[in-house]
Amino acid sequence: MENIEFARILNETADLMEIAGEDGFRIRSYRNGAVAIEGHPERLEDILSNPDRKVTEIPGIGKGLAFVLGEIGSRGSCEMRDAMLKRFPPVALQFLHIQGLGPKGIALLFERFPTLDSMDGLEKLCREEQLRTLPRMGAKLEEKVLRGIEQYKQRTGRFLLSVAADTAREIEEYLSDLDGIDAITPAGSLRRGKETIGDLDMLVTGPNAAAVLDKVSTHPRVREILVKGANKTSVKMGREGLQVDVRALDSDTFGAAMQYFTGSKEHNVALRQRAVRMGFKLSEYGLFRASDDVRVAGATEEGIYEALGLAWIPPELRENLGEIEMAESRTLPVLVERGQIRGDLHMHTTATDGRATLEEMAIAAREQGYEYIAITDHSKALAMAMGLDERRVVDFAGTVRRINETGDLGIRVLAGLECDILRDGEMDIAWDALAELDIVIGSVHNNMNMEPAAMTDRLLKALECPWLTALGHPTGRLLLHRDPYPFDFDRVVAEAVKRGVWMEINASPERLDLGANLVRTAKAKGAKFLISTDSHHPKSLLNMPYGVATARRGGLTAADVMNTLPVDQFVAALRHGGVQ
Ligand code: DGT
Ligand code: CA
Ligand code: CA
Ligand code: ZN
Repeated sequence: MENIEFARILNETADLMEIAGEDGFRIRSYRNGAVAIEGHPERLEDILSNPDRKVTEIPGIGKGLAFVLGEIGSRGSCEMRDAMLKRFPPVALQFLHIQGLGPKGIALLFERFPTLDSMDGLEKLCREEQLRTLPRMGAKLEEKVLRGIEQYKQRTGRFLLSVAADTAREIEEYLSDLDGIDAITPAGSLRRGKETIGDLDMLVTGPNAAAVLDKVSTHPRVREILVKGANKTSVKMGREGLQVDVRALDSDTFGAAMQYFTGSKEHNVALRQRAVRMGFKLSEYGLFRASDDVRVAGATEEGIYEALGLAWIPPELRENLGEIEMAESRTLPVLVERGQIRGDLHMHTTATDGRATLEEMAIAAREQGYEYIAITDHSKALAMAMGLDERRVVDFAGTVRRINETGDLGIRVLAGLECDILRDGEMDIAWDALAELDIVIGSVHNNMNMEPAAMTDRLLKALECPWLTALGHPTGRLLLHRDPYPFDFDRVVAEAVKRGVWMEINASPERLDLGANLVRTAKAKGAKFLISTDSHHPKSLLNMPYGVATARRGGLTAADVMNTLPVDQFVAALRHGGVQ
């Protein structure tokens, strides 16, 4: 079990304790434990299985939690969680993911409707206007919960891109000691870099490919074997049950299979129609002449696209959104690549809610090969995160200037701030303090449930601040969890372009905000972009490829992405040339 799964179980237990109205101190200790485990660089499982080690060596883990973690490690649950699940039906955990319902509301529901034990049951209560019979609940909440249930149904069964990518890497590693394997490659939506993944499609080729199909089913995290056939094994992995389809292929059909199983379905349908019009048949085995079934391509993807009169199309663009036409006219954009990114401009430190110091973040960023970073801690509106006030902002800018003068870190540090955009669109920090900074990312973190017109006004107002560099995670969505707040995106982008404010593509896999479609819209309006990880931990700097994939899906080239610029040009491109 990975650390992140330990953390998830602790958080889940804390959620259940909240429904039960348990003591706040105990709940917090579970939550803090989750943060500590998730951020710990070593695998908890390795510590647990080593008799010479103690879990209490991990900072933030006391004796009580160490015992709980031992229980989770040995049987996937703990006494507290079991006790909670005896009091509430398992669906309580799902209810926690419905927007509009909090732990207190859920507790009230179970108290009032003791037979409630399913999502359908909750839906029925809303439709029959029963929720409004409870204190502080009304017709509006019923509507909201119904919408929440709808969204919940849409997103269940899908996984974050990062979860699928980690699983793909895990499987590749697990199989890597087999001989006679030429390639193990992800296809499907993972290869297209889609923000969420339904199931993971892996293709294997080589003389010994069939052996892979056996070995996959013995992976320790396999929970269920769905199919074990001659060419394909399908399994469900881990507690969350991510489905993995592994197919073994002959190397002479590998290109055709890659093309087919990469999709998207819409892209494939359009491509097959084109093949038919040109007198071919396209399948996962190759491209065949219709007249005599002679195969004309199939070993490589390039060969197939070429035979169809097309340039090879990057997987991220294969959504039938005009890419086939561009491939025909040889006008596909040269998409931005991870290797072209020279700086990461959104990250947090221990000064607010980050887990590492400025120096630690800078060193980790240097190891990523970056020339520059911006430290962008929170502003004071986020009191829980100990956000910076004006005085700390100014002090921080001075500190950064001194650090850069020494040059000791071997990377240029820009003084930044993730400044809250308040309810009325004002900046959380006075302009004269913002003026001391190189970079200001303006973000909405509170009061997200505004009417679209009010949210539009709020963002337009924020754009008036002359020190604003970029809008951070511009729609506020949390994938599989919270929808974007609605506003007039076109108007806000147009105004941002006019004022020279850039759009962030937040690379955190929980956000990927802007998403690919809005990236496309914004580019069409002339927007410029920053791709940043919003890291709260050095490890999260590794999330950059997810942001780059989103940018690529939106059709961005290096010229669209400001942090592909060398440091001097980047600083010069800042609206006020930076302060240093
Ligand atoms: P997902 O798993 O929902 O995130 O999305 P995909 O795109 O990975 O979809 P999946 O796993 O159902 O299928 C993988 C690829 O296989 C898909 O992108 C295209 C191809 N494929 C699957 N079913 C069909 C089909 O009925 N027609 C065509 N043309 N291609 C298909
Ligand atoms: Ca798939
Ligand atoms: Ca599949
Ligand atoms: Zn933020």
